[in-house]
Amino acid sequence: MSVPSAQPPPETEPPRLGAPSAAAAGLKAVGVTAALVGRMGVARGVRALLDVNQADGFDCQSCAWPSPDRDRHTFEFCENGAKAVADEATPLKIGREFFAAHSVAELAARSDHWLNAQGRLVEPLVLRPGATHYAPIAWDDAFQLIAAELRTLPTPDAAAFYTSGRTSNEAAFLWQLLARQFGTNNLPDCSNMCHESSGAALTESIGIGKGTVTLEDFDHAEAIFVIGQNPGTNHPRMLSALASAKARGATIVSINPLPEIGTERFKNPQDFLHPLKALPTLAGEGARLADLWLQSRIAGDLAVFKGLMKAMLEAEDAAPGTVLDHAFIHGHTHGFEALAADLRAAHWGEIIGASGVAENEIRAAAAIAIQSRATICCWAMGLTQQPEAVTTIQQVVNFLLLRGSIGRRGAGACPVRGHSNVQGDRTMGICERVPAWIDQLDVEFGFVSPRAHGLDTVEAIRAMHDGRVRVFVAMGGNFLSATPDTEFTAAALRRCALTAHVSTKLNRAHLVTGRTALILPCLGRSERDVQSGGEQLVTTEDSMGIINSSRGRLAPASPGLRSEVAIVCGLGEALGLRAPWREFAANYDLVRERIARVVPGFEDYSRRVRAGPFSLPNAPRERREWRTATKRANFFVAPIPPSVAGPGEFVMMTIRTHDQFNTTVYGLDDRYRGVFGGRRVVFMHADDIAALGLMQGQRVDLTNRHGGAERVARGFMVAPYRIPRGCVATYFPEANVLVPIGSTAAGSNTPTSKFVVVTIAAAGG
Ligand SMILES: Nc1nc2c(c(=O)[nH]1)N[C@H]1C(S)=C(S)[C@@H](COP(=O)(O)OP(=O)(O)OC[C@H]3O[C@@H](n4cnc5c(=O)[nH]c(N)nc54)[C@H](O)[C@@H]3O)O[C@H]1N2
Ligand SMILES: Nc1nc2c(c(=O)[nH]1)N[C@H]1C(S)=C(S)[C@@H](COP(=O)(O)OP(=O)(O)OC[C@H]3O[C@@H](n4cnc5c(=O)[nH]c(N)nc54)[C@H](O)[C@@H]3O)O[C@H]1N2
Ligand SMILES: [Mo]
Repeated sequence: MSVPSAQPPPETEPPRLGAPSAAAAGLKAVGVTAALVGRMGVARGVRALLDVNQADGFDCQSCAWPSPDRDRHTFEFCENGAKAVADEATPLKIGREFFAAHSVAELAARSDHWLNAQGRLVEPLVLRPGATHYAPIAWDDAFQLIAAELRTLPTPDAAAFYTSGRTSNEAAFLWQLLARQFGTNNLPDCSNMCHESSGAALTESIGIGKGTVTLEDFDHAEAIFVIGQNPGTNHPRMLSALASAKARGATIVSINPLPEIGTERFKNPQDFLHPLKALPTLAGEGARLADLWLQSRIAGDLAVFKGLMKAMLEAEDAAPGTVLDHAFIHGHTHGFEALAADLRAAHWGEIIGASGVAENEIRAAAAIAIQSRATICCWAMGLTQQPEAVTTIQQVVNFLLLRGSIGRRGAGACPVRGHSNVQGDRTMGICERVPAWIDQLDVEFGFVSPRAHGLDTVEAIRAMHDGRVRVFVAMGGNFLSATPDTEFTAAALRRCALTAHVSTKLNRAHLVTGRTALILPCLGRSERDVQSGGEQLVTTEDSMGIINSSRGRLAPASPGLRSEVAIVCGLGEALGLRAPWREFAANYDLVRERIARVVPGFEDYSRRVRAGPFSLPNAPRERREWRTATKRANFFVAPIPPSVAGPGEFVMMTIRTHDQFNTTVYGLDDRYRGVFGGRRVVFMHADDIAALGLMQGQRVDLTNRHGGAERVARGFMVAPYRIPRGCVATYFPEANVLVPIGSTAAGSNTPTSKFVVVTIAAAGG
């Protein structure tokens, strides 16, 4: 019997390289959206899209960018939101016949694109020890099976309960309750691979692990820095906020090794889609969004920000009292003198060398910051997935603090979250660390939760690998393909007694399994959720701390599906844990009542969220109150990290195409970057291609040797690109096999998915 493959198969057709499309969004996005409506079936498609991000509809499954409080467009979504909806609302289904016809090994030989395209999972499935095929299982039997495996464990800490960021607040709250009542804080989540570095940095700097801006601040910002983020693909609705800020006269700076087109030119698809607006002429080039693009090297950001702050300090010294916000620095911060001393001692030569950005460009960006009375810094994975992610983000905060740009209208820190409810899941206690409100949880449910730290994602993989964790249960996600070091993680999962996934769609994590495996199919957010207590709504928190209600309207893909809340309750009951699981599953208001009593900021939860979106408290934003060790906002000093790539080595980032949501591959094009029909490409500087004696279109193998192990990714096509020399880029998840489990960010343990040292050689050589 062949072992199911942990990696996608080679591509049969080579990707085609063409011209990147000229402008982000625009009419092409309208065409793509119209085609997707067709794929869902016209009536179902229109129904679904009309409900996206409406006050009485459902929260878009794609990103966590907020929707306006008022004046929502008829179409409050983007092309990629439409893809996410279409992917969930597909009329295709896979049930017992499909799984009887295809063995697990056969499925594992298919591409990720193919697996996802087969349709929705419709009934619970089990892969028994030694079996080659999944077979149906009744819901109650599935719960009993998990409970039985959990009960045989030597300690509750031999189980891990993973969460991906689509889970609603209600399901997340019950999920952490279940894990903690069972007796463990092993609650790894996707945040460990995502914005963990932001949370760690911001908590130390300003006393809250979240951002400090609202959407309204974009109406008042004078400068917006977009750092290590590709909003045109990953947060397309953010482009509207940037475009209107720019139209008002705000200046936009992009700091990125790549010329991401969304920050270069943008046409607002709302202008095309809005039924009342006439079609504009097609000739328009779209708005040029970034006024200045600093093309930094990978991980050059810490040096860029040192340079920016050094230039600001020099300007202040030349004209004292004109640049820094001294009242704010004296009244609210700690550590300014040490920072100033560090900046004065920093050498421009080192800054330029490490950042790859010319001094005059850094000075130009500093001039923009100096002129701005309200600056916002936005960032995403380009900063968080670096070895020095935490200290780098703290330099970004330093930069804001120097001019008092936190807790002021139009200004602040804006880590742009990924998954649509990843922030809410954390607020609900999905975290391997103990939440601040743990005592209230214990009182509310009459038990004593564990106080020792649990395992994060990387630690959970290691624990499975060496046999300390034997049961792995996932609330959503694709643990195998989203995590680093694919073959290491595969070995870890194969060593488990049981791996179980609550999922909407088939993915590779269902195919590389423990001795027994389960797939528990759940309702998607676009679907009606009717329980014995009537039709239910759930809630989510967006990237700016706003709580929205979400209610699907489509008929469920199958009567065999259960809601995530009902699934957690079914398992809680099978385990005999103490909570009114049946009542919770029947009426989610009862869950919200408990959340209101346990988690601060959720008073009167059910009534308030039905009345409209509401904001969670944010002390730095509202009152310039800093819940840090010093009770002030802290400046942090950090050295510029040394370059670790040796001769012949490259630093590789792993990024998303315009046609995927994390590991879910919708299609094979990345049209903004000019790649069509395939995903196994490596973007390289033309001079690096020539220096290695390679040619455009040639296939190469990439190798990483971190910690003495050899990791190889084969058959990537060379694509010349505007990327700094010494840096290369590949797509996630194909390149995850190269991301070493042992390379994580200091202070957040986030895998360094944007900093992987590789060598490159002709394929098969
Ligand atoms: N359509 C769609 N939307 C999504 C997702 C999706 O897959 N598809 N994923 C969601 C999730 S979970 C997340 S976390 C977000 C991700 O949103 P992004 O963070 O925008 O996603 P990435 O593709 O990882 O892009 C990272 C960006 O960082 C840049 N970068 C890489 N290394 C560096 C560096 O060292 N310094 C700087 N300054 N920049 C660097 C890259 O060039 C790229 O522009 O999007 C969310 N939204
Ligand atoms: N190399 C590299 N690796 C990375 C990254 C990177 O940039 N580079 N990014 C990291 C980041 S930022 C993140 S957030 C993680 C993402 O990690 P995950 O969140 O684990 O992965 P996803 O691909 O988002 O999960 C997709 C699966 O979720 C299931 N699903 C979809 N909707 C629902 C739902 O409503 N409920 C349930 N229960 N299941 C659902 C489907 O079965 C689908 O196959 O990946 C990380 N991995
Ligand atoms: Mo993410």
